[in-house]
Amino acid sequence: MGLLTHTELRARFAARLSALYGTEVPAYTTLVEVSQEVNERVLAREGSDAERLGSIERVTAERHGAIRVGSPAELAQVGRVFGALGMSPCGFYDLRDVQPAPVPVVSTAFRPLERDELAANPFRVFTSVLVPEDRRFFDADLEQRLRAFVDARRLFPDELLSLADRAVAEGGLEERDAETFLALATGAFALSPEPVDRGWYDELARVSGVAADIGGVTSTHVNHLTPRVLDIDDLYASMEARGVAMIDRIQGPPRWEGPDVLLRQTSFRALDEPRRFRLADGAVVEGDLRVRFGEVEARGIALTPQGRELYDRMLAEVDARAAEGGDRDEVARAVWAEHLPATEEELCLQGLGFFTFRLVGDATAGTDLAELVRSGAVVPEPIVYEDFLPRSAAGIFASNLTSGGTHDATEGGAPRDLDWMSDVLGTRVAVPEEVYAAESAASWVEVQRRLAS
Ligand code: OOG
Ligand code: NI
Repeated sequence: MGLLTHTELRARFAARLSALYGTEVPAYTTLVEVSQEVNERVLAREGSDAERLGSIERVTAERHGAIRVGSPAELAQVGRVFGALGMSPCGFYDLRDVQPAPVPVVSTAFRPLERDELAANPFRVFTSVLVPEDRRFFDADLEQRLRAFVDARRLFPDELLSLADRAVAEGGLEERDAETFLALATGAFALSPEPVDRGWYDELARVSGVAADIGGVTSTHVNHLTPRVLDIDDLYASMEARGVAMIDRIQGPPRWEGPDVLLRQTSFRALDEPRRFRLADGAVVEGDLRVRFGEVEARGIALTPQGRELYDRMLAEVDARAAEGGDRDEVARAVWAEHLPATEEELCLQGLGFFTFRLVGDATAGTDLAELVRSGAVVPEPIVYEDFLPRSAAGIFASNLTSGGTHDATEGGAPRDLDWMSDVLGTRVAVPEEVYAAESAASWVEVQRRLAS
């Protein structure tokens, strides 16, 4: 019998996790239904234009999840499980000093890197690891107890990890092993019925709700799952119309007339979920926790480092102007219109967005990219942004935490960077802009080759 490839394993895992999350968080199922309705509306309205940033099949199946783990050792295990699904770490996000609310974690996203793999199934998981060593959040005593607690638990069974390693070594798994692997992998991210130690959880929650969610329990769980929509404003309004309370706003760029860039996200508020608690006297009681939610996103064009710098400057300007009063979204639209080119072609020619190139005319237009594009001989096609935004991530974290926590910016943070994370994972964490740049460059080389022949 043939092997199930990493790609097939990833598609099956994404579907299973989605089914599991739907049983655990029913509002997520509503979100998926509404997302599909929105996508069908956009398709009916815009035709094939709607699919410029991803086929409707891809977008319909598309999800990202988020998980949070407690230590480098746990992160390395996550890397092995996702490695079996053809997902590589990409991007380093330090959320410890990001506004609106710092969170004591650093993160990466596991995702397929190649375009055809993304097209086959783009499932990705935003993965955060706690930094108990960071003195801005934890004192030495709490750090020590937190590390001991995390070191004593096992998130992933040995059989899961050894099947993951085998899948990586052999390029996939036989059907029976695949079934075991997928059941164990999905199970590892299910909400555990194990009682939560109330005193310990609350002590951590006073420092950070995320620290409690990670280090206050003996298991991990998927924290949200995010479908992709082609019109997030429609989605937001449609969810509210169904009576689902959404967070205050859509994070990221505003809606405007020009090209959509990067990523816009919003979510419904975390819901109370019944959990069991163990009290100091040993009694087990019913209670609830509010940590899991449903998020939705719309993806736009990937920005070059120059484009990203402009984006960050625009955000700062929006902050400054909005602070003086006025509707934030209106301010943002005005700032966007002032600074960002209104067409994809200009975004490309000003070096602000990443594009691939398609030769449509004959080869007489010269070899200069701008000339070729302006003459219509070469058509730039946008590369979709496949990654995350630290500030939106911090916004998503913040809007779904019950408690704000405490943070002392005068204390020292433990150094963490992309190299640190690469060491932990035993593989180089990819830099998103390098991945896009390589794809763009390869396509430009191909156009030049065809022009020369
Ligand atoms: C991760 C939040 C970040 C996103 O889409 O930016 C994230 C978390 O809540 O654990 O998923
Ligand atoms: Ni998310």
